[in-house]
Amino acid sequence: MTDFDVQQSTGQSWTLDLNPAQTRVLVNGFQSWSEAELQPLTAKQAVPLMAWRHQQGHDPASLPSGEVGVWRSHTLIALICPDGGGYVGHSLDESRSFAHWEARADGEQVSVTLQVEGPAIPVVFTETADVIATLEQLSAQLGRNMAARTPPPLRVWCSWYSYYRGVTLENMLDNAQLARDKALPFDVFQLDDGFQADLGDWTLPSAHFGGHARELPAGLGKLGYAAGIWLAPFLAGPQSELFRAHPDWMLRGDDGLPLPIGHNWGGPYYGLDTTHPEVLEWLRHLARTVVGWGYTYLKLDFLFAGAMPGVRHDPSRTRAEAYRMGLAALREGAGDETFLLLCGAPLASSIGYADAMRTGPDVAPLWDDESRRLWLQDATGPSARNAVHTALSRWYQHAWYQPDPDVMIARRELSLLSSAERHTLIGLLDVVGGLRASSDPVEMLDEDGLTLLRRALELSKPDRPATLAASFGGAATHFTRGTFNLGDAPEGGIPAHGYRENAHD
Ligand code: 9PG
Repeated sequence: MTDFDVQQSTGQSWTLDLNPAQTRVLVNGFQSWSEAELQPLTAKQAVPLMAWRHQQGHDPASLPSGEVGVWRSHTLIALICPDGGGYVGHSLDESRSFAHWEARADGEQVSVTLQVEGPAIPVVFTETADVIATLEQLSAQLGRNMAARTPPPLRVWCSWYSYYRGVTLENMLDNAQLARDKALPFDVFQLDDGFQADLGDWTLPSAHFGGHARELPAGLGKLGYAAGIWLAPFLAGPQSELFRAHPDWMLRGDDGLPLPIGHNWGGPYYGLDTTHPEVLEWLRHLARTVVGWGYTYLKLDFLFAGAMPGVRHDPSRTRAEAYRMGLAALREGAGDETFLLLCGAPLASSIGYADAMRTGPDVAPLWDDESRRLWLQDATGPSARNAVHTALSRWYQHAWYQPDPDVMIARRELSLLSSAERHTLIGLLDVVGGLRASSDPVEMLDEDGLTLLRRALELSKPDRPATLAASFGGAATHFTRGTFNLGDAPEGGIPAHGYRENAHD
């Protein structure tokens, strides 16, 4: 590997002799659901028009620019010339600090700025003849510096994208039984949101669940599947017993009151202060409890809550440190053997604790939610297009954890996806080469659906882009195994929303 010039940095700027009109920029959003993309530098970076979407989709302390020719990115940034050369900036440690990058089209030049939030960190900013290779080398270096965990990928059935909050114990066991009958090669059956009484009240069942989450692992075990469960461990609902008992455990505003940090489940919710010793003990205990029920796979969601700006019990901690204190407590309680899939999580600051990471927004059984994406300037919402767009543009993150680009949707019932769009999801899973997941009710799959699902569950090694100097739809789309067209019109002989696999030798 090339030796890079590593600087200890608290912030810096550079002016580059690059023609903005011929330059593309690769950016990485703050957390799982924030956009990652590959765009002409002279295009406009979208920022959601509705302020309440800033907390849940982005880092509210360093938003996308919303300006033409100005691109903000987290941890790393790359500028790509037509010949595939250019510049790469990369932070090499995010355990205590966040690195916020900005590239700006500045007349005939390009300026790049780095802001480090927290103590000085090692950073590389380098010119290169091969942006893809340099970015992969530096990402791998960050992974090594932060002791990345990259266990073998798992094949997971997850309840969310069919049953949503209405999931029951019976739905889980029925699907596992059918999957066993059809010999579907899943490793884990994962119960998602809906089993619990409230956010924070994880050990109390919801009224509709028809049992208790601790009853599920034994039933799954008999069918030969490991048990997984969803938690949003840093959240507390305003009506929850947790919130009522411990208002002093919440992240606070300047007024000293608990700070609402997002809006979902029909109202606002609060976040735990992960610098508070009692909160850390509660998190350890929570993880230990669900592992004690027999769960070996935890999907830990809405984790950005641990890194929100606010007033903390220990004000000397940076946001990155506070976040990692919460993760450390969860990992300690869960034990080293438990598989942790992180979601809605600040990306690089999770390295070393995460086994796997959601690297894009939610898939949905429809291609695009245009009104939200175009009119509200928010591409962090659930859609196949948003998931593919962002997860492809984070291909290099397999050096940080197992990437999880979210589920395949093979069913035709309760889905608006076309055959071409379903194949694009298969292409995404193959190219990213990480976790495999499905949420389809097994009874909805006919022979074609089962064949498609089996293909989606075939594990593969991560692919690499063939070039970043071209893009069909504003993402990394040109890979060595095939090319995606995320646009709404045919391009390069590929149908709209399609994927063309390269011919094998
Ligand atoms: C359960 C779901 C599923 C899903 C997760 C997550 O930005 N948002 O408002 C937003 C809300 C929900 C969401 C993603 C983003 O879904 O990604 O797999 O577990 O929670 O509630």
